[in-house]
Amino acid sequence: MDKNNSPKTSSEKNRLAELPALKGIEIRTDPESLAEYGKDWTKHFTANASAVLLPKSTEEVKTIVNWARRTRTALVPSGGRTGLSAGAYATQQEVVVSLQKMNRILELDAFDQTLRCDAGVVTEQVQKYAREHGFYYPVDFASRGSSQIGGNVATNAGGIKVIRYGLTRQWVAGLKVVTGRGDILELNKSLVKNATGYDLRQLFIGSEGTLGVVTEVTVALAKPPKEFVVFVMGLNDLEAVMEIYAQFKSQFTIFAYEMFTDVALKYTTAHGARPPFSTAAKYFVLIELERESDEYIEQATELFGQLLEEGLVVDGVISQSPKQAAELWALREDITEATSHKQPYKNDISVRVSRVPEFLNEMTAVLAGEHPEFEVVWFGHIGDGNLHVNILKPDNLSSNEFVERCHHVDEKMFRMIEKFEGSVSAEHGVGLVKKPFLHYSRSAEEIQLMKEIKRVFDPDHILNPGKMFD
Ligand code: 2HG
Ligand code: ZN
Repeated sequence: MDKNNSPKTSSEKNRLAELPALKGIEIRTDPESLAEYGKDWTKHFTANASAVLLPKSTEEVKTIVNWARRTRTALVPSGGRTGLSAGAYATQQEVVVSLQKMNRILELDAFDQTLRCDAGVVTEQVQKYAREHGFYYPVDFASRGSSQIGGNVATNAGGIKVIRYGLTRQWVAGLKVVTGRGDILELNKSLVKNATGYDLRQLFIGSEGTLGVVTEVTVALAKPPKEFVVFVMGLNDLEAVMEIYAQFKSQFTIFAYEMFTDVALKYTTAHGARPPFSTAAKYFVLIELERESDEYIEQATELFGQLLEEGLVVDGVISQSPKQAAELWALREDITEATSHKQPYKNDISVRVSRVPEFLNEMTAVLAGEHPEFEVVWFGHIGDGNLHVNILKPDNLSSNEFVERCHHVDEKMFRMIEKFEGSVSAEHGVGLVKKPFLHYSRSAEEIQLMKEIKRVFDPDHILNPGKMFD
């Protein structure tokens, strides 16, 4: 992008003043709104938005985009702002376009098994609505209560049930978007089969607001699963983590296979979660199965007993009710919140599932050798090779010093990722956080093509400029 061509973002006040007066679009410029809407859940960045717009319809979004093109104003599309890669941060005086007021569930089609809603509907609302109507929306993660469906699409959200149901990408049946050219596109229109050329819908999924603003989403719905049963087991080595996974998945349909360490447990229990058992262990795995029948769960319990006898598992617990299952899930899902006060520096990487132990062992050795001052919390969706690495900030380091040292870790880690042919972002996205490291996972040719694709959809470079790549 030619620097002289960049949207000017600083002296927009008069142009902003013109916009709502013309179209009645809500605009906020008070310091609280700028601070709140200018950021997401990522730490160590500073919000610097110039205004927040809250459209109520796709037409209003189109008006905003056309205005931004005319006035060369940078826009940051914004959902529930639960992202962890600073993809929804406005750090350069951009104008935030919040989809929050577009929050209606529009239609549930029981025959086609689809639900159509505005992009600003909260994930949990979609899940609840589907349940109330005898269906199931299976994309799920800890921030379900705040994240919005449009943001899930923009980041191709993954979460805890990917091994069973896949990513958001698999569940988007149709999309309405406003491109950076101001065009309204209706993509795929809920068709199951559609062999008519490039699937632009898929291009928008995971595009992090750089190609268009998603305004309406139609998701496919699944049949609701029966009650979930959760196993939490303690183990002392990583090889056991993989062995247990192999054994369970050869006999059962696993809905989730999650891992966390003793350090993570220390924080979640301090935060109020009940320890699963009193035996100490270095690693914990959480397996979720569906109660297909009582015999099915008995078989799984037998396998668990066998693993205990063999010494692969040091201790474990099986939920006896949905309430207990939820309590066990809290041990894993509360990690982010329980460590938040330590201002963690986060990484979210993936390698092929079979290579997780090798990667984790190598990286742990690097961290212990070079940064013994860091307390590191490892956890994640181990069943899909996705590890979350949270380095907690030592109290005696300033935010800047801490981030600088973490960048040193990043270089090491991403070189290792490159060697393992993994990804520098498994599910949190690129945003600002992974932008400098994108080349470790994507070739120069791929990045160039992505830039050219952006130019087609956003010729004036107004949509989330500076995110993903420059
Ligand atoms: C999770 O799996 C989220 O809980 C957040 O992706 C991960 O806080 C993190 O690093
Ligand atoms: Zn995650």
